[in-house]
Amino acid sequence: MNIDFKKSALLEIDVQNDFCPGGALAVTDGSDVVKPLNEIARGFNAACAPVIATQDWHPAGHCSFLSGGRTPAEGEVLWPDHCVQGTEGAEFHKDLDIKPITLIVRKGFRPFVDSYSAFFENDRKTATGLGGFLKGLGVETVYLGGLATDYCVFFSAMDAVKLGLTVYLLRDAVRGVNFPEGSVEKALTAMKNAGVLIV
Ligand code: VGL
Ligand code: ZN
Repeated sequence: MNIDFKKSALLEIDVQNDFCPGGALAVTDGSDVVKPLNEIARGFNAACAPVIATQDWHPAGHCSFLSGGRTPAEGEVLWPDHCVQGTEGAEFHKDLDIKPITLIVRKGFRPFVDSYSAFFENDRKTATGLGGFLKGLGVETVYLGGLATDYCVFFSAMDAVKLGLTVYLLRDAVRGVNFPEGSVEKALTAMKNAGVLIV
């Protein structure tokens, strides 16, 4: 692949312990994204291109937690407590190479709004600032990997398209929750239809 490093960024989505085997919201084979992401991140770093990692970063008692006993809104999914600020589960996977990372974006820290996307929270209005950051760097193309294919990667990819970025999904560097059953296939199809280039 011919990457224009002057106009590209790598996004490493939520490669955190809680989304990896043994974690609170473990994605099957979630830790398999680490190796390909490290390799790609080192390549971006060597080319002086930005590598951005996101962290799901919830306060205790976050509105997305099942433990709150709230009835989910139509289409909303509640989760086991995960990625609580400052806990081991919220840390990056121990083998994720943090040296090439040039920016860490934390999201989901507002108690009453969840945030799947790296760009906008689930109210679809509150920005994380990442869109402006990339614009400021003159980034036109993003390469995306991480967890989970059908949630945070999916919403990040769709928002990146909406922001006018060219989006490549690194198929070997993503893994999904697949809840409800079939949601990974559905997400891949929707991304493809939106113009995400799956490579
Ligand atoms: C995620 C569910 C809840 C994700 C985050 O990173 O895909 N999924 N919070
Ligand atoms: Zn979360």
